[in-house]
Amino acid sequence: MKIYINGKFYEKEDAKISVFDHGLLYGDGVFEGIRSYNNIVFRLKEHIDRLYNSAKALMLEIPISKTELESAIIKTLKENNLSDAYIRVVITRGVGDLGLDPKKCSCPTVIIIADKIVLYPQELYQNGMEIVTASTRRNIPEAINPCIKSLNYLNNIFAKIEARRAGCEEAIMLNSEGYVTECTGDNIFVIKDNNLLTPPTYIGALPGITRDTVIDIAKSKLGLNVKEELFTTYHLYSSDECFLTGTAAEVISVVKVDGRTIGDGIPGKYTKLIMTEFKEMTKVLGVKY
Ligand code: PXG
Repeated sequence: MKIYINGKFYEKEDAKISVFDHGLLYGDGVFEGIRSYNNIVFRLKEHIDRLYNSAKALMLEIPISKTELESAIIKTLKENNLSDAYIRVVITRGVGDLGLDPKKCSCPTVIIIADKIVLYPQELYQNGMEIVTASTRRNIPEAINPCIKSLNYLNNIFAKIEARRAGCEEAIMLNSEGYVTECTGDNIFVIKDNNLLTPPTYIGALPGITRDTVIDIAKSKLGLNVKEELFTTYHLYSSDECFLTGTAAEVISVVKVDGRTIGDGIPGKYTKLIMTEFKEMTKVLGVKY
């Protein structure tokens, strides 16, 4: 495995960064999780845009241009001979001293790791998954905006621990007012009649690239009425269908929430159509290499 750090490739054992890097000391940095399918990096430009937007929110200046980063990602994939991959891009504040001050960090660290993807068990895609609501509330946007894909994922990790303790893979996170925001590493959707609902990102959710793709599919291919609006767990429990979206998970059906069966307890008809259409999108949307 060859790992990219600041323009050079290192073997896995030698791919190391300083203990004074503020990415480690303070979670001060941003990242992206990207996938490639059959030598196409899925929606690479959108991922790069989101990364630069996250960095901008942190006043973290990425030391290379978007075009240079795109080339570095492709080079990393080629270097590792991967046609289907999970790509992790990490930008940290860089090496500083033991104080918080980002001004002391002169050069951000750019890391690109390309690896094989680890997926949820196939059984979950066929039969749907069970999830629970976490007691941990999503970070309030006024403190750490969940639109920023920062290296500080403790909020999500708290909820992930709750999910695993409940024997589930994912947990729903509510915002401080009790509205559904997203899951720990996936966006959430519900379907009721002809309506597809997902929370607006400003209430505390990442603007997911998969989410965006699914919204397009639902509007253009399925004629669903897509609404980005607030809803509560009640609306989840009483929905016809529910599913999650994310780079790793793609589109996965949810059939049980907090012990309540959703719809008929099997992946719904629209969810299955969206899963199929999403697969098609991965064959065409992106950057070839
Ligand atoms: N919400 C959050 C909080 C995420 O971290 C998504 C939604 C989905 O966004 P995309 O753009 O991927 O459709 C994410 C991204 C993991 C893992 O190991 C998952 C993500 C990021 C990093 C790791 O499960 N999901």
